[in-house]
Amino acid sequence: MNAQTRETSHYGSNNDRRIVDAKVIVACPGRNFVTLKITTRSGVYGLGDATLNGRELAVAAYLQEHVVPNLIGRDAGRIEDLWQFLYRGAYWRRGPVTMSAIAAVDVALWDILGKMSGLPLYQLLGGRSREGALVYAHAHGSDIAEASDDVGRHIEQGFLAVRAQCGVPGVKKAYGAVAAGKAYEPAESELPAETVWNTPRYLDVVPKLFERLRKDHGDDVELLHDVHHRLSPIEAARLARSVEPYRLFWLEDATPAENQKSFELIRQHSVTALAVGEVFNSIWDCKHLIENQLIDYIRTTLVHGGGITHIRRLADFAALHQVRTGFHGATDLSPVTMGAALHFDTWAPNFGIQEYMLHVELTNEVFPHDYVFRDGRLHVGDTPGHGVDIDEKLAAKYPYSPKQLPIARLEDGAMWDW
Ligand code: GCO
Ligand code: MG
Repeated sequence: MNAQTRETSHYGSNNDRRIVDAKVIVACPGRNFVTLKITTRSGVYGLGDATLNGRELAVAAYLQEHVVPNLIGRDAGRIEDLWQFLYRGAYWRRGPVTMSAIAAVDVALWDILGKMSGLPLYQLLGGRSREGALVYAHAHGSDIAEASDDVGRHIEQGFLAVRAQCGVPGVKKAYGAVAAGKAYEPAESELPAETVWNTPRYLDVVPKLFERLRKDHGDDVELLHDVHHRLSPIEAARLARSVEPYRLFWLEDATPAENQKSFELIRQHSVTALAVGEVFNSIWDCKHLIENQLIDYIRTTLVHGGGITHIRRLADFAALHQVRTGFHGATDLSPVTMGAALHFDTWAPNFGIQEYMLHVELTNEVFPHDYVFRDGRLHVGDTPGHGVDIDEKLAAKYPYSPKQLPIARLEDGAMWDW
């Protein structure tokens, strides 16, 4: 018996909150998802997402082998203490695997707290700051005309913000630039497909794409673009400057950000708003970027950044520097993350926008949820907790299926960022 279980056993009411089970559920209803289900003695359970695309089983094993044995018997109400225990107690800090595992526990515990108190998660965080969360959809096409048509389709569907990607002439296949109507993220093969990248051609086509989009769709729609880490800092600066006339809502992942100072160069040359951080997992990955106001939006979301407990800290720090949130919301994050993120978005005073890449129907069936899209925004319901459940029986029909996104090389064969 450790100190905590001894102590909690003195509190009768905490007995109901004692964790009696923690189950790691791995399933592939359209995409691979890792879900943690924590159950308390009272029978109330909470769900957390632990999906790390392409490395799913590493997090599942981390949870199963190293986290779950530590959860049994603990008080599910000690959310902060459990976070600190899992972070500090592991000795090895940060990293996507560790932080995704911690996030799953943390989000599940907030879900339990909501269910036990009868309150939706946004209320626990401090209540509504807004009625709905502005979202952006994904539009793409194999060329500029096709991408523009796809942007038009999304505007007709009611989206107020659209991210646009298009094929690069001479580049046969590039991640993110598929024909309109096809899945944006082709996680098709067990081992990653290899594509060939060409930066000069890309730098040439992007300003033309946005010039056309403004011509076709006017100035009201918010337009975004994801560079997907493919440029050097000076190339990123050039691109950011060249799209200035088209007033992007943001330019995302313009250059890799392990070296946070790289963004100083982009800032020196351009007033295009910048977003970064979907691959970050800690406040320490963006501390320099934020305190020097080198970015406008931080994309690190709950599942990869240690859950609500850590991302709340990050968002508050960002608010001090007028940096807003713009959470990652691709289809390889489960609806559990989407639901929890939307509650966060509903509360966060410095919310900016939420990525919304629609899950396929099967994913939605396995993860029933109460958030709905209306008038360009996603609205959370008032179900206690984060409002997302799992149909375990249905999930069991779709076992894990290893799938990778494509990677990129340059024309001379050298490995590149994708
Ligand atoms: C985005 C992305 C994603 C990622 C994917 C990686 O902006 O939504 O860049 O599509 O590539 O989530 O697993
Ligand atoms: Mg991205």
